[in-house]
Amino acid sequence: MKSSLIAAACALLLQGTAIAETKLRSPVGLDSGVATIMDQIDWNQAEVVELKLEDHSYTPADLELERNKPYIIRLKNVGNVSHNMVGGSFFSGVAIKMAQNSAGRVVTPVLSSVYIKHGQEMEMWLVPIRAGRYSFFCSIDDHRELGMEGEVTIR
Ligand SMILES: [Cu+2]
Repeated sequence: MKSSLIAAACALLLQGTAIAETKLRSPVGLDSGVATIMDQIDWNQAEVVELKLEDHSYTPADLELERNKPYIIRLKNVGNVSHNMVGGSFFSGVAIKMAQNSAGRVVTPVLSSVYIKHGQEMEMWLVPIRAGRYSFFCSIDDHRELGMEGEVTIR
């Protein structure tokens, strides 16, 4: 019973790719099939991916993630000013478990942006759910025009 549920969820999740398309979708965190997948994740197996926020770029600017695998994205602001990461489409491709830093954590199935002061860091615990190519950027002042944007490929 449980495995057929998972198979059905996976079949659903295999659909869909293009950035334009994914923008229109609801966040995956609210989907009950996704909840089933999230329940079975072993967070001890999570891969830590460091994403540096600089003035004014992300390093790396291209991330490759695998579907249905747990990741801890460690966002480190090593710049001299505050930055954020706004999911153009990125957050519609992943299921969020939580965001946390040394001050505490927020457990939430949905995020739309994370803001990090300079010198600070934050982790996003997530599972990529929908294959495709996704975008993110910094929405502060003219940072995006200066090149502060990135892409995520979910395979
Ligand atoms: Cu910025």
